[in-house]
Amino acid sequence: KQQRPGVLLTRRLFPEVLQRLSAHFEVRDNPDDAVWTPAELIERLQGQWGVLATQGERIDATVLAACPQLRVVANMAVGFNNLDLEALARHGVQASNTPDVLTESTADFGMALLLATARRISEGEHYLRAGRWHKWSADLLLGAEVHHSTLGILGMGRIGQAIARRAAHGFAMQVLYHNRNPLDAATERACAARYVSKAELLRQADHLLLVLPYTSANHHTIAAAELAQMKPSATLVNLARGGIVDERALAHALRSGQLAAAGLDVFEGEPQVRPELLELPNVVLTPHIASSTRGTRLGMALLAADNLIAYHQRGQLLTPVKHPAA
Ligand code: 8YV
Repeated sequence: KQQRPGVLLTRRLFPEVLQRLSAHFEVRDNPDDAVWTPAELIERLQGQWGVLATQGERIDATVLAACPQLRVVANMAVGFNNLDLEALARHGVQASNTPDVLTESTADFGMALLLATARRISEGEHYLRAGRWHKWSADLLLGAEVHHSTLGILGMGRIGQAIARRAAHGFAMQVLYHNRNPLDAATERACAARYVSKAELLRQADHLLLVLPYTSANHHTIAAAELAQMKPSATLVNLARGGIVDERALAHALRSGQLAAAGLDVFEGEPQVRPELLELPNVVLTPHIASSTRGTRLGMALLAADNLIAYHQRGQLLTPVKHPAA
């Protein structure tokens, strides 16, 4: 009997995922959810045909050179900045991501983070829990208006569009966006959004939401110069990747009053968070959980598993990664 290919799961996943994969592969998993160093990842990948990875694991030229038997990487994330696509192509290793299954719950979270940030929900809760709430005051924790305000969306992919629909139809917001390419007219109409330049987006937005894929070209695309163009009353929400924002410049802008507030689900050095951010009251910080509902995380893991199965059975991935430049 021919030996079944080996698949490594880099994180602890759901029993359904193990079950599905075990029907096709020799599965090695990570039941303790241990965080592996790059060397430990390479060691565990020895002899494996496939890997179900997350954006926390960098799969680069070093890993690929050290794991010549690896043929496929199923990334359990829609983002794939952890993958070196050139190196994968050179080594003939295929890669998939998990689009669509996380769009709606991530968009829900985007609205939640925007609302929490603009309306100072975390700050209010800390104030109350700290026993500082002694009386009602007319000017207690005044927030920024969300309804009928202007939402700027940087990166108008599936998640951006899902947020635009919520914002326009649920909150009567005016939605502006900037993207590499404008949407077609019908899609634009469906999410009631208008294309503007990046400079205009920065200038006009009462709330700026970042939902663009992270590439080497947009590292720190929001830095001091961009923050300086925003309204001092504006809110910034980052759902994408920490590296898109220069966090030092952001912390400075938040401290100096150049920007009113920020909601961050992603960080440059996560899970490490810059101490300056932790000390600021006007930031809502969450631990990269925008896609974290049971249904969505299970859907992501099963889609990653199904990509491995499809590639094994038919030589074709279900959702291959698309090069951002394509
Ligand atoms: C994941 C994400 O939780 O899909 C993405 O790109 O950032 C999140 O949904 C995370 O990347 C785990 O791989």
